[in-house]
Amino acid sequence: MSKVKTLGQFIIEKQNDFPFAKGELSRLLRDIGIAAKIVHREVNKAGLADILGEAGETNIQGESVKKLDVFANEQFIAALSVGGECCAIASEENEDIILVDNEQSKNAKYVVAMDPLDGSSNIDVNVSVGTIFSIYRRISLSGPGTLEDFMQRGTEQVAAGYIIYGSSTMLVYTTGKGVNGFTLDPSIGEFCLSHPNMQTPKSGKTYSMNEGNYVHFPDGVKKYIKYCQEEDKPTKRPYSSRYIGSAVADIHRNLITGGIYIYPVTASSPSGKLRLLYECNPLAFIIEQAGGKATDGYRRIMELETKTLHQRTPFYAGSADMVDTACEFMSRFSK
Ligand code: AHM
Ligand code: MG
Repeated sequence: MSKVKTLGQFIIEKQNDFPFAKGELSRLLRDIGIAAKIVHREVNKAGLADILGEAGETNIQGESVKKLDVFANEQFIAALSVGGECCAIASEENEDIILVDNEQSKNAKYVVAMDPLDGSSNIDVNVSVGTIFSIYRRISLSGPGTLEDFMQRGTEQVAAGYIIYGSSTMLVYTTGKGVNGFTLDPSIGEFCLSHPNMQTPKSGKTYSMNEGNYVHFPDGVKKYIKYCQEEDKPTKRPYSSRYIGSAVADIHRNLITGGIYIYPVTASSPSGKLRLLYECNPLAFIIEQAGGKATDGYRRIMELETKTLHQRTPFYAGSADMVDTACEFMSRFSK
């Protein structure tokens, strides 16, 4: 007997933790897993663009070649629409929500917010990218979902996760009972449980932010960066600076080894760059479930009010002690 546990087996097993569960959330997670595998396949041949055709061209099979973020968006929308468990989708790629209005979805209870391909500029240079998703129970009663269904605080998420398309492809998710990570075994086409019950260290040695924006950072962040660079043996400083430019990849690394990710307000992004609904809330849910913290520099991310679909927020997330220290700097120097 193989000891490998697939994502599908794990989801069914966990469904029994919820006594009245009818399997809808499990099926939704399964649908996301399917889309992830299709995107994985496409991301992995991105370097063959010269052979297979650049985005915007027609490839040798006569099919039009799409940009990968557009492709990923379409795959996730298709999987969620035919799956029957989702009544509306919000995506970074679409200005308005996408209503799922078909026979299968007429009793669907959930809405999904997603960033289908986060860090997409990394694609052209063979560096990790990701998908982020967040699942809410609908507020509206029936029919296709509504905008109000998405205007919920992060604390109301029923599940959230990310897929990292890196040196291997992993799916990491939480339903509020810890965090589990699955690595895609391409030889059998299955996500296999590889990182059960992920916990992030209370502190780490890595800080991740775009220091090129230094002059535009708030004083609290400038002072915190200097603190990270100071020599101090007990706190293992100086820390290392690591920034991939794909939040999924930076947060995934920091989740495993300990560290902090910061995208503060800057002159060009006065509200921060990252999006609350489909980037910060789901990543915050995972980080908290793994024992870390996520704030906007002052307040817990998951308690912020969601007012618009594409709302931005500053984001300070990672190992609990490091986030606490960064927030202390913000309170002292950037009131
Ligand atoms: P995107 O969703 O348009 O890809 O933007 C989000 C990304 C994050 O993944 C990443 O950490 C950040 O933007 C990088 O931004 P910058 O190039 O300003 O550092
Ligand atoms: Mg993004």
